Amino acid sequence: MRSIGAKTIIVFTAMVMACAEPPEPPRDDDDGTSGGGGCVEDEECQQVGYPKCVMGECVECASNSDCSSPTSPACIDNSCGCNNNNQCGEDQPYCTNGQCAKTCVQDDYEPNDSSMAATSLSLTDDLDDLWICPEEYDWFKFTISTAMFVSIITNSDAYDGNIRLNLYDGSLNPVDVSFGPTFTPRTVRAIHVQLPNPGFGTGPATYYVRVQMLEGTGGLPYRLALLTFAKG
Ligand SMILES: [Ca+2]
Repeated sequence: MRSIGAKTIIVFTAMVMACAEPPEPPRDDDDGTSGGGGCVEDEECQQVGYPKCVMGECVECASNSDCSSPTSPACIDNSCGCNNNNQCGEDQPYCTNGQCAKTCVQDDYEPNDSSMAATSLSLTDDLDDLWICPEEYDWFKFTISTAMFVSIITNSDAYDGNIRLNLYDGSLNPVDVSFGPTFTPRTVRAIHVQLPNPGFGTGPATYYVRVQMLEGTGGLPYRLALLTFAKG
């Protein structure tokens, strides 16, 4: 008999509470399992939480219509959950760790909502675990000590929304801004610039990158990569 996980126990408990009567107990199949392998039809899947027969195995879902929880509305690899914000409803608009959630994710670099709190980047950084939330900016900074070609790039993604990058110098004067069409799914955003030698005796020059959510109803995961090489 397959083991019953914590999730199954929660579902089971919720069903008992909702229905005020216990669900039908798991039925032993001919081979002695209860809803395990070897099924042909859904009716053979009696174990709570695994009602669908797919490829001979009782699983949680075969399609989205089998997933009724607002936190797990989509059928992904025969389990209910989510893998993008578009699947989540108004009340829990953010797909976070496979579940629709109310709040946007605070990534490991928060709080970096201002230039004063900017996260320092090396000239080869490639951060792929970032989140931008509505109504906030994410700030990063890097320093150069010689003239450089610099590219700052975010990923494209099948999420509902877009991101804008702004580049500022050490005095927060605008240097460049990312551009590109705005549509869903979002496109790769990038800034490609040549930054001048800071000059003899002035020390390294600091630049700031500001990330902003342009459109979309939920928070967006994103990646920020810095590609640099000295300009001869
Ligand atoms: Ca963030």
